[in-house]
Amino acid sequence: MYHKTLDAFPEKFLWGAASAAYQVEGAWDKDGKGPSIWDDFVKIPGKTFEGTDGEVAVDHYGHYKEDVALMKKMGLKAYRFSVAWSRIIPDGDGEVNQAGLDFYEALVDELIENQVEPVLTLYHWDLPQALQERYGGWESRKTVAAFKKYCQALFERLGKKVKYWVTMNEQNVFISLGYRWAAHPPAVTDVKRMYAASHIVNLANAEAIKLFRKMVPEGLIGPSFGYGPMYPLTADPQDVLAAENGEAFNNDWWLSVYCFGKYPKFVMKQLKQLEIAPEVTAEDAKLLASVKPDFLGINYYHGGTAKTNRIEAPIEEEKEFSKTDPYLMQPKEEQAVSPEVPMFNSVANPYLEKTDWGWEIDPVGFRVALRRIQARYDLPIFITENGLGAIDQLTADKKVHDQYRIDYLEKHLVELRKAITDGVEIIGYCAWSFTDLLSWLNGYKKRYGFVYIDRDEHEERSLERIPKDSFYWYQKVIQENGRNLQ
Ligand code: BGP
Repeated sequence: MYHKTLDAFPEKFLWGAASAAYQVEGAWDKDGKGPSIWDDFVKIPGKTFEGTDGEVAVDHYGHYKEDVALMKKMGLKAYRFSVAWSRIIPDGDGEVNQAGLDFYEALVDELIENQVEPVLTLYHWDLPQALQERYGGWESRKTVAAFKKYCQALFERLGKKVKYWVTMNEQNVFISLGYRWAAHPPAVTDVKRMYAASHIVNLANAEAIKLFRKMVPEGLIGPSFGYGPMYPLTADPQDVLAAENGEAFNNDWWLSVYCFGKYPKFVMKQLKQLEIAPEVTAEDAKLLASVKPDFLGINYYHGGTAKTNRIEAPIEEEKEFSKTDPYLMQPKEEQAVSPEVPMFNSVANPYLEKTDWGWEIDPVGFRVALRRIQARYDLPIFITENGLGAIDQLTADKKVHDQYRIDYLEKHLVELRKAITDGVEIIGYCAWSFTDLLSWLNGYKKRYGFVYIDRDEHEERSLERIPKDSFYWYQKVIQENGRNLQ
């Protein structure tokens, strides 16, 4: 579509920023919090960059008032944060810990008082360790019941104050990294178990939405999915087919369940043939079909490019896979032969530049993604993450000149505005992230925030909050409601 002029951003557009509990809070065992699977996983040597963990993180737990004051200064309209399940129910499915609920209620109150809309994520990867040990985590249906209980405690306490709720953050990422690549907990490499666990998470997602309808009738709820559009490398129909396979496995497999309440035909048939399909009972199918989200949360960083498929045409010159970033890892030998991996050869896109961590930078792909999602699933979209991970330098006079981040965000927001003009329905946009925070696997070297935090991998230092240039840039974008983004 081409437009002579671009539509304005909607009047009540939620200009936001995001975070996740484990990455910002610290206070890992304060006020009755139980350990999560991340508290244990980071202790395995070699799993995280220089052994970093979230025990202190950027101590948002102790600094939340200061952080919200900065949000107010910026004029932020929405703040997306996640709740640590093991603060609310320390052992996963036992007693509810009132002190945990008190913390999030205080945070929500502080946000509301400062005119920042809270957007609450129920699950951003930090499963209570007790559930992993007792039931095998997401491989057990007992974890679904535990999740329901946890959701109930939050809906009860915060259902009247929080309008926007996110169920699962990037199920596609935590399931793939946790069960295929062993790069996230529980560090498994088994695709059959991966699909089985994913099915359990789908059930938990559905149960949470079902309960939400009863308990929070005025609220809006949906999952956040890490979407990356797949491109064919060329117009060779084999490449086009490979890209279709990529879309089917990487995206539609997950999104169809959320949006249509059932697994898509092609992938399910293939998985059955390969004997790695999850077991779906008649009751499961009924549950999945009985719920629909109000919106789709979309986290957008980059897409992928496909060439033929590995089974019929293995190629040598594959995309340069990173050795340290599991999001870009090359399948190990035994995993490469795992039958559903090789449906498409992943290659680098020759038109795109990359970040310092090898992620392709593709603002137009953002518009492509939004168009595809709207066309296929026809739900309002909430951008729940988008941002640039980079190495920032603090100058002697305490400034961070992150023009590269401003450029990145600006280009993506222009494409977002074009997508809105095309007709995509967008509720809001949360940049990742508000403050600097712990990158799950990349420590504090890879920074995303509008606000610099004085700490690194080795030292906590002062934890001082220092607005970067991008902070003032975003402040102006919000003031102008994006008028000058074109
Ligand atoms: C998303 C996660 C976020 C955040 C972001 C950046 O997948 O939902 O929690 O981590 O990616 O990731 P990274 O820090 O690895 O660059």
